[in-house]
Amino acid sequence: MFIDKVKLELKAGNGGDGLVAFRREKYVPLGGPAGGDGGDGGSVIFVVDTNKSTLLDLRYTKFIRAKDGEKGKTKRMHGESAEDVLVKVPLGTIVRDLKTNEVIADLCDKDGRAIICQGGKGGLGNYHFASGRNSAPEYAKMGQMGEERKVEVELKLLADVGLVGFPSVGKSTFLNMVSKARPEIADYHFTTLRPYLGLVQNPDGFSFVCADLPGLIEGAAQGKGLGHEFLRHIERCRVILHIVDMGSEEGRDPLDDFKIINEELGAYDQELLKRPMVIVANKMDLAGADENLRRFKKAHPDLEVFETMTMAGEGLQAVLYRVEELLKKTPSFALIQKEENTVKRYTYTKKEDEFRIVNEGGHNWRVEGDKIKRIFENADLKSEEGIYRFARILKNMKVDQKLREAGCQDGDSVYIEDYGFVFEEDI
Ligand SMILES: Nc1nc2c(ncn2[C@@H]2O[C@H](COP(=O)(O)OP(=O)(O)OP(=O)(O)O)[C@@H](O)[C@H]2O)c(=O)[nH]1
Ligand SMILES: [Mg+2]
Repeated sequence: MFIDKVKLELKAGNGGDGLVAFRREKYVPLGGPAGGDGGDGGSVIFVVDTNKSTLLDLRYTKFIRAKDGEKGKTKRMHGESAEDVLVKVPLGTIVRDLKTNEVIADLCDKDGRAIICQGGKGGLGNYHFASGRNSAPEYAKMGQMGEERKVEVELKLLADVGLVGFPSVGKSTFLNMVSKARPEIADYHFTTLRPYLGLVQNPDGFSFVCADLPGLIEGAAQGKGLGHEFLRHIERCRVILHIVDMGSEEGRDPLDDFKIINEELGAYDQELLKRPMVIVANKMDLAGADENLRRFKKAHPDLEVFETMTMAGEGLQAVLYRVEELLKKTPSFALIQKEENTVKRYTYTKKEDEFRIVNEGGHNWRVEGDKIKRIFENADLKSEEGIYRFARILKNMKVDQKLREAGCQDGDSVYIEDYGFVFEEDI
């Protein structure tokens, strides 16, 4: 079975803590603060590798972790930053956050790269905090936590052209003939179980990617056969190549086949019917094919039909030139489809909500929000100086004022994450 969806747990490295240290030099009785900064944690970055066409490599991977940054060192030396972990994925990979269902990366160009989990920044060493008031700060910043998330990685095939039609009409034979792709060919239904991509090059040098897709049957859009799972791969194809068994090898009427497939495409997504379509009348070598074609043309006088014998490689070049013409005048589609339009793109510069105050009742209050959380994670609440500093930041952010406005009184408990303190005017 074609594996084009995998779930992964990712964790970027934490930043190394800044160091509290003092210079100790010969003949210098009191050295200044000299604790170095922590190194940055490694990020987990997805990179497009055009040599890959499946997510198979990730199939047995559950966790991907980047290493933590090193702690700061003495003599103001930086701890070493950890290396980023690069995860190679095929072009057309989409990464979705499982918790929010947000699409956080849509790797749709060949140089695509996306930081999926940002490594934590290293904390500052104590030498940064020396001031006139305190020339020997016993305080350094802790490294930030690296991001972690559970994601679903999905590959949407990026084909310019998609081959559609009933099973056994000759789709795989077509791709075998026109490209180096070698999907299996056989006379039973659903020979092709997963999409195959082939690069087609016309004699004039124009090239495009053609996808051989599993056969569709009536009811595919409701999940019958294998069609449903793969209909979504057609979403991104700019041109549809619709192959009809004009020889009626299996006894079905090609006119019905054509109608049913179009209905299935429309049932899946009306937009698909607006795509340019090239109609291929295949198996023209079989008895009865000419008569069927005559009826077909009569029923669809306005449609252009290409006659082929894919097995013998006949009539294919004309089809490929027609595809080229259509591709040249059909723009690429947006990669994120309309049902995902409401989805926000993930950016690291997105505005953080500063904070919210929640009255938990019984004189207990909670302050929460992205920014508060980040400041909290960065604070060193083990030292008095760190606590003082933290309180000052909250005050600058007007957290005190907002608490009071919300009704918080002296002596009430205020919680930030798992840290609680007593509310008092001007601590
Ligand atoms: N007579 C005749 N048979 C053909 C022609 N093209 C393909 N076939 C035969 O049709 C059968 C099915 O071909 P495939 O290419 O596997 O068909 P498919 O559409 O990929 O089928 P699925 O993968 O099952 O959806 C094979 O036995 C082919 O040899 C043709 O032009 N003439
Ligand atoms: Mg096939």
